[in-house]
Amino acid sequence: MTTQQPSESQIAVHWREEEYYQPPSRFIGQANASDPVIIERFSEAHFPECFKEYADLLDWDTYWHTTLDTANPPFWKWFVGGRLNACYNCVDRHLAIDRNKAALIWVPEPESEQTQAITYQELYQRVNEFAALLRDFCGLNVGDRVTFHLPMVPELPVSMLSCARVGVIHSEVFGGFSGVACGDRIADSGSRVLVTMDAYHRNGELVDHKAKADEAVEAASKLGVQVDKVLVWRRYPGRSSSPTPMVAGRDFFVDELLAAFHRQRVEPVSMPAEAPLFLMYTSGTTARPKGCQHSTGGYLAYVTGTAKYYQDIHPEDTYWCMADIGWITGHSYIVYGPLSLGTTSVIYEGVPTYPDAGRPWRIAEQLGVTIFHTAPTAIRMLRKLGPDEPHKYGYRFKHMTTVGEPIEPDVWRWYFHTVGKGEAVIVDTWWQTENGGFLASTLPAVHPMKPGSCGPGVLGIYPVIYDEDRNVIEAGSGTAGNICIRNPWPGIFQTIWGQPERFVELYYSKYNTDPESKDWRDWPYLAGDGATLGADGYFRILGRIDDVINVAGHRLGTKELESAAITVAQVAEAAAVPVMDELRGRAVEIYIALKPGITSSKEIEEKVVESIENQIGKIARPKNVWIVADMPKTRSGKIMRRVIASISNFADVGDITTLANPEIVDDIRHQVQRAK
Ligand code: 6R9
Repeated sequence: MTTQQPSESQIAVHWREEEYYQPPSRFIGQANASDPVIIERFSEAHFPECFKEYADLLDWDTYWHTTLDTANPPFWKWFVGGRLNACYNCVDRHLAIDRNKAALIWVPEPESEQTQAITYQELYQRVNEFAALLRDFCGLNVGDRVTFHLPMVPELPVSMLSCARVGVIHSEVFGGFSGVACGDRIADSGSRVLVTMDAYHRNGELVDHKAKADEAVEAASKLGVQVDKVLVWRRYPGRSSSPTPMVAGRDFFVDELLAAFHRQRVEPVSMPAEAPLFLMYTSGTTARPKGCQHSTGGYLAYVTGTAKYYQDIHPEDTYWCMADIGWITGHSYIVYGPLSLGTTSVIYEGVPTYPDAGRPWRIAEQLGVTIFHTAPTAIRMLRKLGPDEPHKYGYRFKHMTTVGEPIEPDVWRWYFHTVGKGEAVIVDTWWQTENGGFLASTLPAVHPMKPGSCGPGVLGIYPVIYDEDRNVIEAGSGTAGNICIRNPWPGIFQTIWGQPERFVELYYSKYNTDPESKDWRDWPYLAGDGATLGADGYFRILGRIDDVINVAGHRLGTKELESAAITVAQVAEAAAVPVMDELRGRAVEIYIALKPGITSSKEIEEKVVESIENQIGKIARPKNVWIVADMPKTRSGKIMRRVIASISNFADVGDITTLANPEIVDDIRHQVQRAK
């Protein structure tokens, strides 16, 4: 690749395999899309009207008049003139036929606790009551933002759907993020209400979560945003599981407040298709996270359509996506897509490997899961800790999804043969927080699977790989380039919350040749991943080309990591780089240079780790901290992360003649490679 930035793809593994697996015939027979003619219906000749097929899966209060409005590129508008309510589509509309069917099944971590099935009727009741509370107790109105810092409990989808019911924009921050990280996102979104939980179970521990709310409120206040109310769900209603005290007048236990809203009904607010449904923050190239703003109509249509055709969800399935709802995968493919299709969606508390690596398969057997969705990092972990566990359980999957990072063919084969018992089709779905739903994948009953490649663009998505000069990289050339999407689609985010210029700059400026053009063809969307395209039309994603490190499927910005490291008083400079990691795909290593006169010590390394954990969260914990004499730098003073990453990964450092201090490279290499 010819990018200037440090690049994960430079350290990507290149697989040799060219093998195909055919979808099992048992699967094809029952699939939602088994006739290849559907591909023609979504071909470029039918763009953008093809997406009407997805929008027609929803119930609209007012039908739209314009499928796609391109008057103000790249701020695309979908289904203009249409009105609908996302909560109505995910809950109310299923009551007539399916009121007694489980909408959600929640599996608590302690195996001694009862699994809870929440029927569509019960979900309806709970979202009405909480929506009434948000409106009447918190005084929230259409367009206000609310931040959630919730773990994997049914209260999270209940809170999301309640906001959607009254037109309030939710912004869930992954529960594992630190209080400070949550506070940054509260401030950025201007939320005056924080919804959290007292405690939750993880890895055998009852974690105090309320403490993080206090840190979050304080961090937001330093940034000028005052949180008026903190709503605290209790893991065990009626008694608190957190030692952290409640702040009088600010903090409220939700179960206590709800008593006043018992059996209240709230009419779903009819929202314009273009009204924002939620924000989902993701890491970028600066320390300020990006609040990806998703729409109501376009987003819901897109996740419903892709969940139906690519995950093959039928209302009678029991569907389990193991992701955390705090990530986009959970929003789209645990909550909105599956519930819009009226299926049963399983959520679980804890981790896949506690109390042992048989837990996912036990849950699958007990609940009769038919569709299973997880990430390569979980698959690697489960294979390592329990390679034969799946055989011990009598579940039967028809379909499995993988998402979040490239999956090595070897890991794919274990997923197929051992987890799927050779009977389930696999889709490797490539997409991003910004995209709302899948961008590239095989259509499960139509295309053969190829381990390590995600597949062609999904229905209505026309990807292309460009080199740095906007030349199209041809299929089968074996050359890597920047994968882009040539066309708009309904699930694409509307903007970065509060930063429209950054939205245009980061995603649409690189390959736009005419900023005045109103033609969507002139505005390719830059995904930020390196990729190759096989002669068979299948894409293979190599990894990020920007300053983002993908750890266990989670995007961490190098700038965020470095900013956290340099808050340690002794640190002068920091560089975060990705290293190959057997289980998590990538891990983070931090290089630091100290201020003059300070000597290196274990204590400084520990402080750096601690600071990163406090400011971002435990998932960002570096694998190693290296204190080095100096950073390799360009003559203009830029730290050469690419060179450092090569050293960390025992790779060729490439051309270093343009460095201001080339001699430092050998010093660092000796120090680091000897220690590893
Ligand atoms: C959905 C999600 C997005 C980044 C993306 C890419 C990587 C996602 C992938 C994949 C290879 C796949 N990625 N799916 N790489 N194969 N099937 O993961 O969103 O958290 O925003 O991450 O993840 O690098 O750019 P998000």
